Amino acid sequence: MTKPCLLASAAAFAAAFAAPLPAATYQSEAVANGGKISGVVKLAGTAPSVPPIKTTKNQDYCGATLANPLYVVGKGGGLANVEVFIKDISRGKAKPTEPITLVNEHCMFHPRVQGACVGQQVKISSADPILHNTHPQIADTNATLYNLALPFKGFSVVKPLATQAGVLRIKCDVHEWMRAWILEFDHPYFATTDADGKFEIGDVPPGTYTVVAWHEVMGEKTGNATVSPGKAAASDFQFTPK
Ligand SMILES: [Cu+2]
Repeated sequence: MTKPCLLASAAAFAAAFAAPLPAATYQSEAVANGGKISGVVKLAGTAPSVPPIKTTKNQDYCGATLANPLYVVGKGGGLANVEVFIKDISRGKAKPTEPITLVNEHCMFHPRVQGACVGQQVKISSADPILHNTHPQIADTNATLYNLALPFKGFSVVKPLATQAGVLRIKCDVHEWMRAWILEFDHPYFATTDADGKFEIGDVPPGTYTVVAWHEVMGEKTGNATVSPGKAAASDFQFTPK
């Protein structure tokens, strides 16, 4: 092996292990000829039987048990609380700027699952006459964003989300059964399935995309959708309980 060749492979090695380039910044632009991606997320077969949540605190207000929202199945097997999003889209409609909302109500968080853009804020509020404590963590690292006490009914405050895309797990330190999920994206192309498992992502520039459906227990499913101007591209998903 000659010296120049050695040098060349050293350079190739260095390039391969160099720090990854920062992700391309999302660019907002008018989407005049957009289409949409819509579909249904279904659960195959019957939902696993999950026992109700047994409360351990404030039972006089919360009750002894609460319905467990892990598998919320509606019409035709449609699965609620699934976040569906386009993977790696770098330009398109403007990102939302209004804060999203997270309500502590009857000893649960509402909504259970939602999406947001990096840079959006969250309005956290309580509809309960008991103390809650909202505690968001980055799911990958368990890093705490903040611990926020919500001492009385009607209390509300606007707080930031994480500064990077990813999954936020929200806990209440007073009521350990309380859980919510916020999926943060660098772009605005995401939607949460409704009670019948339906979703719709609008103003998508024409093109072929990877579409991902995320569920808190069953993980991710990936599909493809080709969007034509003014048309709806179907993208359905099916989860099989583990
Ligand atoms: Cu609580």
